[in-house]
Amino acid sequence: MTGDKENSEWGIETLAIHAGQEPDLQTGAVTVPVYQTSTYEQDAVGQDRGYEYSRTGNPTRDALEKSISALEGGTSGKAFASGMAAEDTILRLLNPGDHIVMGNDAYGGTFRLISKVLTRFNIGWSAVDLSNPKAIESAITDKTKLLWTETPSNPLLSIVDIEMLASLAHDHGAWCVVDNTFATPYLQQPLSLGADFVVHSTTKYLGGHSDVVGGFIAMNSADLNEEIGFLQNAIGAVPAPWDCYLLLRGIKTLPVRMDRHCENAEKITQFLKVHEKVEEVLYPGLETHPTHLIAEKQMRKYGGMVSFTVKGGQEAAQEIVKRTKVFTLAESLGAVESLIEVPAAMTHLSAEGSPLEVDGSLIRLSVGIEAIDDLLNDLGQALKG
Ligand code: P1T
Repeated sequence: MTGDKENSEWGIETLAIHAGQEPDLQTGAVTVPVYQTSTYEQDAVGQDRGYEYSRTGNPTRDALEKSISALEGGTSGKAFASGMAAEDTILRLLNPGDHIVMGNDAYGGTFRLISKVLTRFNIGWSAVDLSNPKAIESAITDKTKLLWTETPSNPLLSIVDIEMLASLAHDHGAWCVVDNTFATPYLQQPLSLGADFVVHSTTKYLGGHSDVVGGFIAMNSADLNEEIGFLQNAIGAVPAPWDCYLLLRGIKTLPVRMDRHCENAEKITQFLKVHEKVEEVLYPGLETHPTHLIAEKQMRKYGGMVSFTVKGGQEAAQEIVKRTKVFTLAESLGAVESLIEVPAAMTHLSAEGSPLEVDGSLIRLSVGIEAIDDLLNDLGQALKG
């Protein structure tokens, strides 16, 4: 295989292994080398060999940018030092006076950035139920520049119809941003449904091993890519070469990991659904989920995240998460090991008192790829007390 092999016809499992990850042209190294360098020799002033400084460009980062863009079906993409850095970079396309419409269910850090940082620059926001087109229409003003969604959302796993949201955005001259962290490009490709930007916390399923923090923006437009590339270099929140390498390594197994995450999550929802201590299970794969049909339309499978409320409120939830042994009590998600947390007191604490406040009795599971019986037994003993 050589550098520019035509790959537009490949399946996503092949792209995950080969897109951007061709053998090194100079040495034949099968794995993308870690170019751990900050700068590059120039042959004469202004005559470089494609790279001049690693904030501006680095070959390991280039490989990662090609890889994730190809998985998302995009024409280009840019990598960042964290999911929040990627989000911040998109938000810097806005000007004072502009306005954002976001979901009333989103990662607490996204809400914190929009409601506590962007407002300092006179950028307004409204948080609405994005499954309701009328609510979206009434929140849109002539200043609205972005419609921002996570689908499935964090932590309620609500599903937003991406085609509907993108077409509403475009009708009003706004961009549609989809945070695809929970679904990953293996389960859902928002650009093909009309989104302008796909944003990722690559810390999660793309990395897949809880050993790297990163972010990504994928796009289908050369103009937007140029603007985001300009901001990436101007702001400088870029990932280190080693982190790019770890992500490239993780991405190779994304499809097989996702299949097992989904399979385990589906079995866990069946177990929780009939458990006497459980009030409600939130999982887009359940037919009783209010937006199950939209998930069926736009997703391949339903993902590895499961949320549920328990009888006994916040106190009961906090006791249960202390008792698990295979599920680790921790923030974050999307890696091979199973994690458990209470969003109201952990990942979504910053949304307290806001329209995004989360019920204290809600427990969120990031279902890993361990043996399903061990996961079920662990949850069983933790719920029993
Ligand atoms: O943590 P960072 O890589 O900066 O990504 C932020 C982020 C963006 N979008 C979504 C949907 C996310 O879930 C996150 C990070 N979330 C957690 C750390 C969490 O435990 O929910």
